Amino acid sequence: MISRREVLLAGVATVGATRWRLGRSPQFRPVPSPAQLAWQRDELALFLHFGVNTFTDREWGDGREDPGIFAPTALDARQWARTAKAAGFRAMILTAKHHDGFCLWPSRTTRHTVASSPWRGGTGDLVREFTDACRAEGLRTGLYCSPWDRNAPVYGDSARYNDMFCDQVTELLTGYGKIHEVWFDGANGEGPNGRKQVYDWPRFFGLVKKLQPDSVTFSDAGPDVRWIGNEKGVAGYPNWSTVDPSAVPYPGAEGEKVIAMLQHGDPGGSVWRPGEADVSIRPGWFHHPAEDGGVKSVEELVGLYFSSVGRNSKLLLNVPPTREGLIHPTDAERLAGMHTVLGLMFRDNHADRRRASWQRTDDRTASLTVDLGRAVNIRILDLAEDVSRGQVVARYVVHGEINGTWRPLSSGSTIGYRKLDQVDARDVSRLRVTIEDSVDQPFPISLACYG
Ligand code: FUL
Repeated sequence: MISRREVLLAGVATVGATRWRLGRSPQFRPVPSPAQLAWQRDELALFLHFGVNTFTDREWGDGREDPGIFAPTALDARQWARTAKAAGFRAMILTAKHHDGFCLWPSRTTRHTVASSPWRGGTGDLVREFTDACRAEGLRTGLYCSPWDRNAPVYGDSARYNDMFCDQVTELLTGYGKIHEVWFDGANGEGPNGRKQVYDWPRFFGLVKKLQPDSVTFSDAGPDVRWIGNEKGVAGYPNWSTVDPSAVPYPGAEGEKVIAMLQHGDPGGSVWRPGEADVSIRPGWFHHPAEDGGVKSVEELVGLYFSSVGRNSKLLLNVPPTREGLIHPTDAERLAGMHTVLGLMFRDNHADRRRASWQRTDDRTASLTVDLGRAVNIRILDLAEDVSRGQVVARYVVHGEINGTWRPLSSGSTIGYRKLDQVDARDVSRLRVTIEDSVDQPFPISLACYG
């Protein structure tokens, strides 16, 4: 687990304790809810794509799969949870239903479920085993439930299917205790005979809020957490946690402007909706034996941490279980490797307990100086705003004092929850972060640095 030891700032508080502050635009500046804050602080979540596709060796099932093929031989959700936990992950999200419509729990809405499979003699409930395993390992729990359903006969008969989907969501959100994240994909394929299914998103979102008020709902259009706009685990830069909700009116909306909003957010946005960066450890989302040689390297995984968490996002890394129902040894080994490397990288914070001074220089600028007490080599600068107060920094530069001369080390636009800059600086005795612009009065930021 990466422990962020933040510099204690002897600075002056620059803004009052009001929950909302006026921004540069006439709107009120949003701040995260406690659930959004907890979601972001988790940093790492494991995504598990598992279902009939695991057995047909496909990525998208067509809904005509025989439930009889779902027959994991050694399924152990505790193995998933232990692997995740040991690698520093703090949450897991399971595909309770993918586009093929096969339910990993014995839903009362359809026979296309685990109850019609030979697994556990037809008495199994994978959502139960999954949520129990999360709790046993102290991980937060998330469920993916695909609205696109290629099995449901009523898909395309909009009102009837929306009722069925809400019944499924209700089962998932009332039968398994606390669910922390509900993950909605925007896919909206054709129904039987080319019928178009019109999803009732406000109803779906409202249902989640009603049944699990402390959860976050993920989709392109939030409402709590937004998709980051690609499936590569790479956040845009700048990356604001605020968005203009009208720019992404519903999940699955397309267009350059939509992707730009998902990637970058909006400094004047009226809603707090941080981005989640999803990516698979393998070429596909489901496990395919032929891809066992294509598992991302430890170096690539560490790179993903920097391009997501290190850019004010969160990493949702997909690690799909095999037909046995276990995380593949290669994947487990890479996760452990990632954890080891990150642990070493973030082991010694040279700025820990060092003298720091924060100064606001005018309404939109400020600086933070940290005396490192000795000359050190720095590879990573780790900047953070206290996002519980919002996100305001719009431009910054970091200088290091090297043998009596201040030299620029890195610069950027947004900081947010966390901004990681990789540098190669030697003999640095002091660091100074200059906030050159912000969208509201800046408040003290924190700085850590690692060799
Ligand atoms: C996509 C789906 O179509 C993929 O199969 C996968 O589930 C990914 C996370 O979301 O939109």
